[in-house]
This record gives sequence, structure tokens and C-alpha cells, in this order.
Amino acid sequence: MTGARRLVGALAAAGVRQLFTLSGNQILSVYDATIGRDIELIHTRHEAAAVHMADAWGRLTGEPGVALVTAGPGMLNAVSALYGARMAEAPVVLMAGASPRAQRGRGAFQDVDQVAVARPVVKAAWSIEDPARAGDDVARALALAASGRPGPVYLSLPGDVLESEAPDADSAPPAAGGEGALPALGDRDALAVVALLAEAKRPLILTGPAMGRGARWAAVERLASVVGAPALPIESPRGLNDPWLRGATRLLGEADVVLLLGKPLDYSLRFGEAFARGARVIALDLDAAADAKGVTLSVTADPAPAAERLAAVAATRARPVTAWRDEVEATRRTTPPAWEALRRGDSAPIHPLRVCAALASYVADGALLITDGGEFGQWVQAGLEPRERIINGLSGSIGSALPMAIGAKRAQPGRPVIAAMGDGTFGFHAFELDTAVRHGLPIVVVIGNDARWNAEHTLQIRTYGAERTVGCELLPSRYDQLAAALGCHGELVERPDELAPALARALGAGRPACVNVLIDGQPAPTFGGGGTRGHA
Ligand SMILES: Cc1ncc(C[n+]2csc(CCOP(=O)(O)OP(=O)(O)O)c2C)c(N)n1
Ligand SMILES: [Mg+2]
Repeated sequence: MTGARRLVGALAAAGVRQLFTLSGNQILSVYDATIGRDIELIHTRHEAAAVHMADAWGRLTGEPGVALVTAGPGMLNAVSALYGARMAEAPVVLMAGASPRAQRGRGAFQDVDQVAVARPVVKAAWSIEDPARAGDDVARALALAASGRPGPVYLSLPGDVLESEAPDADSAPPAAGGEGALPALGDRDALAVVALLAEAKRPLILTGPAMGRGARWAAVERLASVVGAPALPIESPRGLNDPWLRGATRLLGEADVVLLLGKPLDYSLRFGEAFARGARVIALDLDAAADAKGVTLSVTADPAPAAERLAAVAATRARPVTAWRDEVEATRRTTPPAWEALRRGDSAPIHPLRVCAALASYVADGALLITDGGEFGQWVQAGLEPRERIINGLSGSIGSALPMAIGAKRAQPGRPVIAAMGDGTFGFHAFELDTAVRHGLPIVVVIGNDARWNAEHTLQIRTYGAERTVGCELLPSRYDQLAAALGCHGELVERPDELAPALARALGAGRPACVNVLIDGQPAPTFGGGGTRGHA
């Protein structure tokens, strides 16, 4: 059996049902090996898009999304998206074709040290070297991507390893269980953390992106309710200035004890300066540094089981009920009174909050909302209250929303998926609308078209003055016509009263749709407080 067949066999055995991919010489043996297997090739128009799709799949299902791209430029195209998956702690496996081993370092076609390129942005990167073990490598990569702190894993696939025949390995080692044993929370540490939380008047729990999803998040919420702390995932590149936190941003800066669960004290928390002076910070993570600056108590433990354990320990202690948790949540849900008029406004170009108002009922009915960076993205995050959202994440990279919507629709085909993004952001992967058409994945793209890169334009005004704006203009292009040319349903919306019928037609079209809304490019809302401003 060839290495390629063994690799595909291992993917199928692990339950992988699709590869997000773009073809190339070096991976055609893998394509061939999928014939007759229950694995679909979702073939994209750019390698980064393939990884963004795998990223969304990983975030929604908890299972690794798998992308397959060709060597050299194909792999290099995917690297930026790998960074997005790493910062979002999304389980992803990227496999890329690579030069035959005998040609390494001899100027082979599209030869570049792909493992070295991938290493800074993945949990692990290696090259498959033995066709007999190709299946084991795949199983290991999949397990590693999903375990501990999830993230991307990279595998190079040398052409000769894929194509050569090899007998089955004598005794294939059992698939390794990810990272092996992860550090567990000790009794003394558990008591110390609970004691600090018990003393707090305004405790706060912040998590990293992975702890903010699925079963991990359920554990966090149990702990939060036992200790009377608001719990929030930090997944926005604007940190505590995440527009979805609204006025709660200010309150969070008043917390007196902050428990960071799987959340580094990084730029998104202004390295600790986002908190009140004197606030005590507990850092609990797989790799918590013992002497981290600004940290009162540092605990090395796997945060997901630790959250369960802490909840159990804290439940044995009486704790006075305070209004703090409810106050933060109520403030988070409250939008400024002045927004009501903007949500109902009838002026053109359309205010971003008017677009939010038109989307609200779909989101309330359970549509999955995917939003990307830029000022329009921030407005959408501030102006809507989805049960579940996917945003670009701590990478602060724009452009992923459209391909992520495709990966999400593949994962949850029965659910409406709405991707709302700026016009600049749309341009990065607009051609993936073609991928959505070919694969019958009827996503709805809503473009807030202000004919500029407004986030940067706004920063220029703030930093250099209104008379020194330069290089951030776009055109009010007919992206709806572009979409229609690719086989999508297209809508142009110029006036507020056109919004609701256009969205209804788009969501009912039964094929991918693009609603091109000419908006008034407004600076994103800010609510004051700690955090990081101005990031995508
Ligand atoms: C990959 C990447 N390139 C560039 C940026 C810088 N950037 C952040 S927001 C933004 C403008 C986005 O424009 P658009 O999508 O039209 O949204 P708007 O701000 O106009 O609402 C840019 C260029 C980034 N964050 N990521
Ligand atoms: Mg724009």
C-alpha cells in the first residue's frame, strides 16, 4: 500500500469526512487515494481560505479541520491562516506536499523548508518520512491538534513517501493520545485559588479562546456561578475593548481578583494594565510561568479539568451572594439609549446599526454569525447578541470571515450562516463564493460597503488629523454583481427599507448569497476602559 493510501485510510478511520484543499502536483497521489472513500475534497480558490475553513470546522466541532495544499508557494500561502488558527486555539491539521527526500537541498521544484516555516505558528510540525508509518503520523497529528490547548499541527508530505509502496509496519504503535498526560490541578493549588476567589468582592474569570467554547466553556460557567464571578472569553483582538462587552468593559477594570483560565496575560489584557492597581491575578494554564510579571498566583494545570475541580472545591464553601455578577452581565447586555434611533434610522447611506437591526431576528432564531475585523465588523459585534459567534480572533487578521462561513456551513448544514464583513475584508477571499456555489453551501454574505478601509482611515484621522488621510480609499463596487457572476444570489441595498426584503430573499435563495449594503462608514463604538483599541 502506498503512503498516500495509508494516509487517507488513517484520515477516514479518524472520521475525517472532508479535506479543505487546493490541488498541486505534489499531492495528486492523495487526491487519487480519496477515490472510493467517504472523504470529499472541498476545493478552494486560495490555500489560506482552505485553512480558514478548517479553522471554522475545528472551532465549531472540536474535531480537527483538515486542510491539504501543495508544496512551496501553496504551503506558504496557507501560513497566515495557520497563525489565525493558532491564536484562536482551533484544532487544525495542515498537510502540504513537499519535494522528494532525495532532492532535498538540491534545488528541487518548489523546495523550501516548510517544516521550519510552519514551526513558529503551530503546536508541532514534522515531515512524514516512512510510508509504512504515514497513518500513524496522521493519527498523531489529529490527536495533538485537539488535545490540551488546541491548535494547528503541520505535516509535510514528501512526494516519494506518498507514492512509494511499503508493506504494513510490523506492529504499528497505538495512536498517541495527543500530548500524553497533562498537568492536573493539585489540592493545595485548588484551595489557594478558591481562597483568593472567596476573599474577592469583585471576582472575574477570563478565559482564552478554546476555554470559551463547548464543554470547556460549560465547566467555566459552572465555576463562575459557584464563585459569583462573571466569566468572559477573551477572543477579540481588542481584548477588554471587545465591542460585545459594551459598557461592561469599564466594570471589568474594577475587578479585585482575576482568574485567568488558559489565558495568557498578553497584549489583549495590556499585559495586566487593563486591571485595577492592586488587583490580584491568578494565572492557571498548561504552561503558566512561575514568575510572570503582574501575576499573584501562578498555577500549572490543564485549565478545563481544573475548572471542574475548582467548582467542586468552591461549592463546599459558603459565599455571600453579591450583585456583582448580575451587574456585569446586565451592563454587558445594555446598549446606549442613543442607539435606538440609529437602529430604526431611515437615512442613506445606511448606519451599521440599522444593518444590525435587520439581522437581529435571524440571529435570535439561531443563525450563526461570523464577523471579521474592520469598523463594520466591530459594529456588528456590538449591535447583535448572537447565541454563538465566530470572529477573526486574537490574530487580528482580516479576511477570514467568508471562508470560515463555508467551513461552518459544512459543519452545520441545517443552520443559517451569516458572514458580515467590511468591503475591504470581503476582497481577500471573495472568490470563495465560487467554492460555496460548487459545493452547494448556501452561506449569506453581508457586506458593509463604505468604499474604504475605514478602520485604518479612522486611525489616520485620530493619529495624524483629518487632513492627512491617505491610501485607504476603495470604490463602492457592485460586489453583488460579482457574486451573481459566480452563480450566487446578489442584492444591492442602498436604502434602509430595502434591507429586510433583500435579507429575506438572500436567506431564502437556496444558494449562496451576497447582500452588498452601502453603509455610512462610522468609527466603531468604544465604551472606555482597559483593553486594546484600534486592532482589527
Ligand atoms: C491580514 C490583515 N491585513 C491588514 C490588516 C489591517 N486592517 C485592519 S482593519 C482594516 C480595514 C478593514 O476594512 P473593511 O473590511 O472595509 O472594514 P471597515 O473598517 O471599512 O468597516 C485593515 C486594513 C489586518 N488587520 N489584517
Ligand atoms: Mg470598508
